[in-house]
Amino acid sequence: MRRYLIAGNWKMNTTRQDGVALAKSLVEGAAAATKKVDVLVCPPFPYLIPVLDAVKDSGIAVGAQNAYFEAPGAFTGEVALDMLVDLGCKSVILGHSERRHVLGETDAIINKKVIATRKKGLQAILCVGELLEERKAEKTEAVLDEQMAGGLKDVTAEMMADVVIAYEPVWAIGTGLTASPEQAESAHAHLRKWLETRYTPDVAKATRILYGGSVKANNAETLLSQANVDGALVGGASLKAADFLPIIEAGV
Ligand code: G2H
Repeated sequence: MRRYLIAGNWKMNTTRQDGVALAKSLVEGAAAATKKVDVLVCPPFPYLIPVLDAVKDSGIAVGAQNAYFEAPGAFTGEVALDMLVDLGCKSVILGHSERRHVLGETDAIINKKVIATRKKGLQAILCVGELLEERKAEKTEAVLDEQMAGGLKDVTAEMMADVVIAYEPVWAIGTGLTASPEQAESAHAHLRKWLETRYTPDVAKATRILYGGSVKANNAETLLSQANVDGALVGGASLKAADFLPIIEAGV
């Protein structure tokens, strides 16, 4: 009953020309698949408009990789959620590990962003995941619990209607290392249990939990076949249609 979501996180990559060409190839190649799975692409801010134009009237949605929680105003360098709504974006990735660990975002900041995003009616994709040393110290579940509690503080069950969780073990991001299907399933099952305890069994059942971290065409099917894996957040392999289309197909 949970529809797969296959999301491409382009990170700080592509040129305008390459991004538009990629989006057009996805429109062509994923036309049938979008009837069965949700497909989302998240280009860098400067390319949102041309990519939105390129996917217009297709089944592909466009999201941003971040947003600021304040209303438009004096916040140099930030992008307001109202601006994303204005453009026609549907979704925002929040709390990605690169924002947490490279740019210093805390759970408290991420939480404000989740709330502001849902209040504007956009889908919030909340990323959580442990560092390698935390996994080695068997702290994975404790870290996930803390990030979920922090990121979803004061987020109501109603707001959860369009919150997606992305489990991205930091040690598997862009490293070529992927969590084994069993490791992913175990973390996802834990996250779903957390949702059940914090919210209700219905919220837990309805919330999609994506896996992210070196998802490729050759591992997507096995990962997606796990009971609690409801899609993928794909970085490197979302930058070429030839790599991303088979991952979308794996969700069909
Ligand atoms: C994890 C993922 C996308 P990659 O960051 O969010 O990137 O697939 O390159 O590991």
